[in-house]
Amino acid sequence: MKVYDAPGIRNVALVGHGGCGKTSLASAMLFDMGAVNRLGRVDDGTTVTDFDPDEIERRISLQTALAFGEWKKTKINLLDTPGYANFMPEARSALRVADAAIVAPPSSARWSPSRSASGGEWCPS
Ligand SMILES: Nc1nc2c(ncn2[C@@H]2O[C@H](COP(=O)(O)OP(=O)(O)OP(=O)(O)O)[C@@H](O)[C@H]2O)c(=O)[nH]1
Ligand SMILES: [Mg+2]
Repeated sequence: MKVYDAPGIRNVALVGHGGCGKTSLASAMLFDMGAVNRLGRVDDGTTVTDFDPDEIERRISLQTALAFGEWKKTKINLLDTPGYANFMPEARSALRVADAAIVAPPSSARWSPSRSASGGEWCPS
């Protein structure tokens, strides 16, 4: 496995309300980074970060899950946190170790990956 020095690593937590799309965003980012070769979907139980059988059955995240990929020579460690209030300590723990957080918008505002001429971007759809 490739070894990265500290400046080449970013720990990024995905936080937001329950069901707002954090796991789907993580899935799309991993796909965009080339860490996986197919786009996993929560509804199909095929995401990287919702892997527990209970998570797959309920289609919600129950714990913080770590997955990583490389973007512009930087290792991105994604911390996909659960959004439902019962699991708030999981999100708090992730934020303690994260360099940055992406706050996903409420589920009424959906996001989808799109590419601009300059590279990958995430845009509201
Ligand atoms: N069309 C569309 N559906 C989305 C999008 N993001 C999430 N969904 C759907 O919304 C539901 C919840 O998505 P998740 O990605 O599991 O949301 P989450 O924030 O990880 O949920 P918790 O971890 O349980 O808080 C699923 O049925 C997804 O298919 C999106 O950008 N577009
Ligand atoms: Mg989730």
